[in-house]
Amino acid sequence: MLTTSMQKAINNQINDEFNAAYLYLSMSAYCESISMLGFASWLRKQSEEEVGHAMKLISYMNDQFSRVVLQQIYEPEKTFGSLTDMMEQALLHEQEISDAIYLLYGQAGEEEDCTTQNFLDWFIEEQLEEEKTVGDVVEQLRIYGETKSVLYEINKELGQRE
Ligand code: OFO
Repeated sequence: MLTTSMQKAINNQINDEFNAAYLYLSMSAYCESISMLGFASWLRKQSEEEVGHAMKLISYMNDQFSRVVLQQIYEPEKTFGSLTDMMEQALLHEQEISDAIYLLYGQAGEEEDCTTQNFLDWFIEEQLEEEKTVGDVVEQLRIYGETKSVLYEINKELGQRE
């Protein structure tokens, strides 16, 4: 079984993942409302991935005979300014999630909890990919600007996400 303090930390991480899912879903709804359907579809899949992350943590807690305690999900923002602003916010959010994972990893190290560290390796890899994926979109928007042709291309590309 995990220590009480590790259980609390993982429960907080579960909450962060659900909050991320809700934020991405809100961004997706916003993009639907402005007819940016490629962005909307990409963000919806991103939201589903975040739910997957929360579920992975929940399964780990259950496998460790630990107590999952769900917490309140916060009301996400509804409007996001420009698409660049929105994706910058998504990137910042991913960086915060990465920091939270690194803290968890550090805590597991202090507790000499090798099993949790080993489990968290997957999340560390995943965060690298998440930051890269969102960062690439931010970079394209920053470099090329939000012209109609740029938005058309990025929207099309994001809509192709499997
Ligand atoms: Fe769960 O990785 Fe994004 O936030």
